[in-house]
Amino acid sequence: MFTRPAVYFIFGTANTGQKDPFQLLEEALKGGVSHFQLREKGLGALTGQALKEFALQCQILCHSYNVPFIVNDDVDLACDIGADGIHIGQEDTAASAVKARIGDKMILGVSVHSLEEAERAISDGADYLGMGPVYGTKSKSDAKDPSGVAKIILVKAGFPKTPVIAIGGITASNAGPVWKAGAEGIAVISAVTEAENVQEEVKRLTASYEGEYV
Ligand code: TZP
Ligand code: MG
Repeated sequence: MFTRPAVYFIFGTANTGQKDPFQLLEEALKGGVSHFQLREKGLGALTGQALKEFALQCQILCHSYNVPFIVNDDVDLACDIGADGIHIGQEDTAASAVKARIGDKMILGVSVHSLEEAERAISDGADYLGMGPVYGTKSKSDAKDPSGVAKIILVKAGFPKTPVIAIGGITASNAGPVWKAGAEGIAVISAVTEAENVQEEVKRLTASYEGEYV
């Protein structure tokens, strides 16, 4: 489900700027992203039926590349459209409640920032952990301070079997320490949404695991 090196792409319409979101997503899929998460947030975010239609179109596109489609926060939307997964943070619906609702039908991802949060998320049924921000990010207004890779090392030592997807300011040139820390994957917004050549950038992110482009 999270074979190293996973390159987990995230966006919402607030992140895609002048670019057409479907074109951007398709370029990222062609470049080889392993997962996609729709994170529709902020001023002007789509809601209701418009969000559902947008999400369904993204999901169809992802499925045509055999890539799992994951919804951020919105459990109702994820269940409604039959998404492959749901990702929640510590401030969202409790992981145990989400797990009780989705059972084993969907992937459950939980953002954690400590060994204690990791332990709870795993016992609540998380299939993978999101950890960050590793580096400074401009894509999340309420992001915590960057924590580097120390906590990833700690969590991987405690829970080696649970995949960790690192996030926050990750690019092809700074991903090296994240892979060395033992993360199964890197989650990125701006590295891909702001790339001049999206396909090439995704390839570079994937290759950062082998150090080819670093
Ligand atoms: N959670 C922690 S950092 C972040 C999220 C959603 C934003 C990551 O975006 P970028 O542009 O890859 O730094
Ligand atoms: Mg959230």
